[in-house]
Amino acid sequence: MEREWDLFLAPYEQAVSELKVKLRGIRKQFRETSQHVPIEFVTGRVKPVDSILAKSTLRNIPIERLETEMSDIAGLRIMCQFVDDIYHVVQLLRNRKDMKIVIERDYIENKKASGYRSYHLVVEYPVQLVDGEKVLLAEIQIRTLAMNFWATIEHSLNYKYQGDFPAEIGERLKRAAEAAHQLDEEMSNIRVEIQEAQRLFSHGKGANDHF
Ligand code: 0O2
Repeated sequence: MEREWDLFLAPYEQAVSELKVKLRGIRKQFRETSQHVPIEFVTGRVKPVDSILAKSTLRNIPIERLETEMSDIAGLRIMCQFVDDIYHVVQLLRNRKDMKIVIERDYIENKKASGYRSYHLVVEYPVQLVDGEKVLLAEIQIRTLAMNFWATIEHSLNYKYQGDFPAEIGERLKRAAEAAHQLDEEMSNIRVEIQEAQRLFSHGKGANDHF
């Protein structure tokens, strides 16, 4: 059984590795041309088997239909400094020839009831295997650092309480989501000043390097 899962997940591992390199490549290209870099960092993962099984039960997805009906087995996250950067990245991805966007969900304009904000894309991505091409679905979540901070904390609390938060914690999380949103708005407002400071900083010797 374990071997069957390994075989099933191998193309997803390949897709995640390739997409991480490609998305990090966007960041590198912007840096090389000294433009504002819309991507802060990129992460990726293949959904663990226990999470695939739990979601397939929850969503009533038969195992034989995982490939077409579970769109986040391959998952990528792109973190940005500013909300505008998110829409810039979406536009860059819309223009690419190596993936095809099949679903877009804007949970920034339409936040979830939990307070969750992010922009989600589901893409069809072809991987080249020894026995030919295989087109897989991958989910790309694009968020600001503040949205990511909130979602990471909420996700771990969700795990702890299995989604059944005490009312007070649910309310606090909603307030924290609004605080994160206000932080994003405030940062956007002072963006011009921040960028000027970053430009000066990157020309100085203290510039840091994430990758
Ligand atoms: P994981 O890997 O544990 O994060 P779908 O997943 O596409 O079948 P849906 O509702 O149509 O279902 O998809 P949606 O909401 O566009 O995307 C689901 C994923 O978005 C989740 O993955 C989370 O990563 C993220 N997400 C959505 N809502 C929330 C939220 O309220 N809080 C947090 N922290 N993350 C959220 P999974 O499946 O939970 O898996």
